[in-house]
Amino acid sequence: MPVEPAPLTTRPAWLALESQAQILRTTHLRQLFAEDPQRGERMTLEAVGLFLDYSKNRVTDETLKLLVELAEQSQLRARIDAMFRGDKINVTEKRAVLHVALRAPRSARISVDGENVVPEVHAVLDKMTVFAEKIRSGNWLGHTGKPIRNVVNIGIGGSDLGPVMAYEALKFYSDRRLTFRFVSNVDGTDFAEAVIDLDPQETLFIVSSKTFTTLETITNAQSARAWLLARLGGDEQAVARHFVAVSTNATEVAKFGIDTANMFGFWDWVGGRYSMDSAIGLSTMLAIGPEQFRDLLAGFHELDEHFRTAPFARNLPVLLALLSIWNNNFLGAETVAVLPYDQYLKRFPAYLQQLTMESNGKRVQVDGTPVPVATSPIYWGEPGTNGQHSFYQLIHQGTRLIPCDFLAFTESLNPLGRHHDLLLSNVFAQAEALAFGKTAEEVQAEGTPDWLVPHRVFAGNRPSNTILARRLTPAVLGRLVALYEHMVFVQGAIWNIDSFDQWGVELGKVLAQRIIPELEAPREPPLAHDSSTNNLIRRAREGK
Ligand code: G6Q
Repeated sequence: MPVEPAPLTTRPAWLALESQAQILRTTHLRQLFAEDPQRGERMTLEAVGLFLDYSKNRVTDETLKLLVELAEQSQLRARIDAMFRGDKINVTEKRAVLHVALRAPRSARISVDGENVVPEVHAVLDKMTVFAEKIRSGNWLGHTGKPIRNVVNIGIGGSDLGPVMAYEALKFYSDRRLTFRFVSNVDGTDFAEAVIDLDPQETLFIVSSKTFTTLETITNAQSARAWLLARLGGDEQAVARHFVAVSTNATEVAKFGIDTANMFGFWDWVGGRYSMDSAIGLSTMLAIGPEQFRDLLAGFHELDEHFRTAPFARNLPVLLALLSIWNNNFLGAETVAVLPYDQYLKRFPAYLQQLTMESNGKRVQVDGTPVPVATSPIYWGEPGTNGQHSFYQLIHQGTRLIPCDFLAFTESLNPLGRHHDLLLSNVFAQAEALAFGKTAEEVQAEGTPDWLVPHRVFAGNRPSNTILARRLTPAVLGRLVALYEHMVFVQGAIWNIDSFDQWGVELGKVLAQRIIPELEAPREPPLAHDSSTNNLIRRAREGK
């Protein structure tokens, strides 16, 4: 295990950054740009096809130097090495954290407890490939002899958000003869609406659940089973032709009636929110085909290698994490808006919410003592330009500091007249407006009456990053996801927290198990909750 770093707020770089923040809290980006005409070219970084412009952050060269020192003083290098080596860095669950092994080339060696896991990873990928080819070619037949045309992924959290996001992001590359649906919510509406227009004879369900015990997923899978059997004459043998599983739990998969020959495995060293490139990505592979799925993995791997080898000052995920720490811990921002200017990335912010907030929404350090500073900011967002017509008002003129990550592509996948230039002009204009704003003098000079001037002033000095790539391809998506995965890792390393557990989701699950029989009992059982919960349960029973 790496040497424990000094307490966070006593690290020399932390202390120096606090003094820096005193100055930079009142320094305007207008001034920083005026002082250095090259700033917009200098404060950029290009690697593996991703271009990051971070010049519109309230930082100087000195700030960046100190942030890199903070990473060093936080033992980041040792932590990166420990992850790639397969050490059990998820300390509360005593697990290795090896999503990087999921995209390692066949020739790589990555060991967990002395065993090289790369051959198993590729064995599963090969099995997925054979299956995907059968479905895509129409050679896999349903119970009544018809080829599969509809694929429904049933899963939740890490077993849903990645697959949905990737399907939407890579729709351009997908086989349009196949229809994809994603069911996650235990609200019956989700399932009912997903299958409403599907022919069961042509429908395949992928039950995606690492544990195969998750309430929502198992309930939805059972409803899917009942839906299918009711429509295909009740023959239990139909299940094997219409259900496959992605799981680590063969026993439960078999109990459900799914042939374990049609189970695609993964491992306890893959966290749910880090699993879209494991067999959990089966729906993605079915949509875009095995070859393009491997391109996606190759993209992840390129970013992994960049992260592992690039010096911190020239390392995309490290830089992105350090800037987020600067904005969050030193300038007091509490959220980060992720704003993709690409309609295909419409689910990317939702995906990132889980990745960032489930990973780093922690209040204690790895040794159980409180983290002395704020941890994960709140990540949220919507695609541009839609967001501009709703919440951007608050970012421009509200009282809060909201750093933004703008994502855009220089080439459109759907070139259509002027659309793409209009789209890009908007993303660049937003970053410019946020940084530089509009002064009272400028507003006055336009002839605005005095009383209206304050309403029309834009203070500016709102930080943003702009990430540009040429084209949204499977490989580029892999790089983008890996970029944020490793950014989260770096944040967690600096805060000295376990980014890979999620105990915070447990309590609600346990309490729900207690309430289920209280709602289902024919006569009201004794209720021993607080008066509010008791009352809500009574009202729900009455309203049934
Ligand atoms: C992610 C979490 C969580 C998990 C879901 C689904 O990191 O662990 O979101 O993915 O609870 O779990 P199963 O895959 O076990 O059904």
